[in-house]
Amino acid sequence: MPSKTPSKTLSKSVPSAAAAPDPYKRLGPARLLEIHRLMVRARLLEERLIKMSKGGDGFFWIGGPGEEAFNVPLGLHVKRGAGVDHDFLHLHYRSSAIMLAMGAKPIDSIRQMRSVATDPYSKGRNFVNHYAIPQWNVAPVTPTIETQYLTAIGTGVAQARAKTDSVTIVNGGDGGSAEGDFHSCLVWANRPALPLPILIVVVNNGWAISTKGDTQHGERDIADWAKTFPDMPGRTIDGNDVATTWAALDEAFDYVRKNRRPYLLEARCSRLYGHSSSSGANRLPEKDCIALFEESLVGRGLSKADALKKAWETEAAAIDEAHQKVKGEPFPADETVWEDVFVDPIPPSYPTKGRS
Ligand SMILES: Cc1ncc(C[n+]2csc(CCOP(=O)(O)OP(=O)(O)O)c2C)c(N)n1
Ligand SMILES: [Mg+2]
Repeated sequence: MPSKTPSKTLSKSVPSAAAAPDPYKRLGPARLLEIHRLMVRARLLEERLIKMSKGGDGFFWIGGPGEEAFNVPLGLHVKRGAGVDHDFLHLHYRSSAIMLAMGAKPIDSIRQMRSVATDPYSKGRNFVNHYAIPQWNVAPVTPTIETQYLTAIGTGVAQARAKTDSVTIVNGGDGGSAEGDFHSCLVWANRPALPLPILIVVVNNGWAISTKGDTQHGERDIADWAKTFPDMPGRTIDGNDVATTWAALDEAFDYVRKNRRPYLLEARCSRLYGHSSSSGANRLPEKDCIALFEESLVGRGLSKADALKKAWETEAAAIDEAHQKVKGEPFPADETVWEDVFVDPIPPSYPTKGRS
């Protein structure tokens, strides 16, 4: 049986982290520097992937520069592993910083960008930032937007039935939230017969390719959809501020883990290099969450500018080295083209009789 419906006032009564005294100091220097290092790693990786796409060392780029202040804290909140007792992730193509915070290696994204056979996510066959990691419950990222909100229902049902504190996490964009898949997820997650432990995330960057969000959305905030379901908290946050995102994710994960019910979280983030390589992937004058974070750290005396600069240098050298290594790796052999396309052998459970 689902647990008793908790009060929805929870999210509204929690003050925003930015308003609390010294939210950065509360996180502590070790955690702050870990977050900073991962944000820098994610940004430099994405910038390298963009450079590769422009230099003919890969075919197409899409990714998440500008979302690091939300995605790194999200990745650090995940209970990573395989099976129903660990968190499941149904992500979209801007989730590199989540993956790096969970422990993924930049070299593997570089491999997928160059479409080499050593790419562990798709053996060189899918777009970059299209992860699939069964050992970590990371469901395959799809180029079709929003379908992940449907697959999330499946793992949500499995986790609602199991005795576990693990949760399902699904993210996608503001544009995709206009599609039916997003609304199916809200409906299924809120069924009184079996509420689902899903953290439903929308990253609102204000754009769907070249269509501006405010020309399409009649609702004020996307999180306002939570008002349709009186028992589901909904919250919109500044996704560019690390202290705000950390506190909001603490609250949301805690709520879903304990209550086994959904939570809708909308994070407003920047889209620093436009939609994809198809729109040029040039730097845009939007808020830069890493620059803002560094100002906060140095301004509060939590780090020195030199130490932060060193993190950029160390991470850049590691990415250079990884890229050089990948340049020596083979492309998929022609004869492997049908591998992993069809299930082989067909599992015994598959009905073969009575069909042609
Ligand atoms: C089902 C489907 N419809 C349309 C597209 C084309 N398309 C690719 S990305 C995109 C915009 C998505 O915008 P949003 O959901 O806000 O995500 P963002 O790219 O801004 O992170 C669209 C319409 C697609 N890939 N799949
Ligand atoms: Mg968008």
